[in-house]
Amino acid sequence: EELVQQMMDDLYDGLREEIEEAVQILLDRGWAPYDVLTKSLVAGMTIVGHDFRDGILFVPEVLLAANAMKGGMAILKPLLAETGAPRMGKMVIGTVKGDIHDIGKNLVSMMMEGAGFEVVDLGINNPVENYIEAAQREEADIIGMSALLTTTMPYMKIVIDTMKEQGIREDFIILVGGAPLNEEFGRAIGADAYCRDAAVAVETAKEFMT
Ligand code: B1M
Repeated sequence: EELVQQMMDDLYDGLREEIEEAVQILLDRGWAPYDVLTKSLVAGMTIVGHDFRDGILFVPEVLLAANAMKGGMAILKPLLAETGAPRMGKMVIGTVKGDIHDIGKNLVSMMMEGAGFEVVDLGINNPVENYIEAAQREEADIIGMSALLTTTMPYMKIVIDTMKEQGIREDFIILVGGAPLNEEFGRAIGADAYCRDAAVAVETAKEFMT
């Protein structure tokens, strides 16, 4: 599809309005919101990630790309949440301390809401206390943690260890995710599950709730 190629270029160039228009066009053509999300926006951001890693793109450019992606996501959000699914449970989710990446987390929040979960989003850069206070206050079923940096993912273990020390670890299901994680890491830090992507997060959360 030509438009999808164009969208990847526009995302790369951080053109928010163009991305918003193109998302709308794909929807008008009958694309499923989830396909628009994964096949154009997420795919485009993967390319941005590669050139960021290789030193071809820099932070300001990647911020623009992220901003364009958020524009597209804002259009898709209500559509992904429109399922009228029965309430499944409650999740608090946030990106861990030291880490400001939030696109993946936002996507997980959107998909969880779409699947009928109530989601309390703690945003970025969350210390241990934020997770614990919010989970207890909200009487959440699930705590979700996101990390995109190899330097911040160990913080997830600090959160879980602190909960163990306080004797509240077993009060919550703990799901973790983010590009540098894997299943083995999830197990090693004592999470209930590692979720590769937003769809897996939804499936995993559902399994734990039934
Ligand atoms: Co940053 N960054 N970044 N960055 N950035 C990465 C992560 C990096 C891999 C790029 C690279 O080098 N190839 C690299 C990390 C290297 C490493 O640690 N191994 C990196 C770096 C180095 C940095 C800085 C240190 C750069 C610098 O300043 N020199 C800096 C750190 C800032 C900080 O956090 N303290 C930095 C900054 C930024 C921006 C601010 C410019 C911007 C973030 C904007 C924003 O989020 N609002 C940014 C971006 C955009 C990226 C890349 C390009 C894209 C991330 C993204 O949004 N992906 C990224 C490269 C990459 O990942 N390929 C990169 C799309 C998103 C949909 O995927 O987040 O993986 P993802 O989420 C997925 C799954 O992982 C999973 O589901 C999601 C949806 O399917 N998931 C969960 C995620 N969280 C979950 C939680 C769950 C479940 C599933 O809970 C239950």
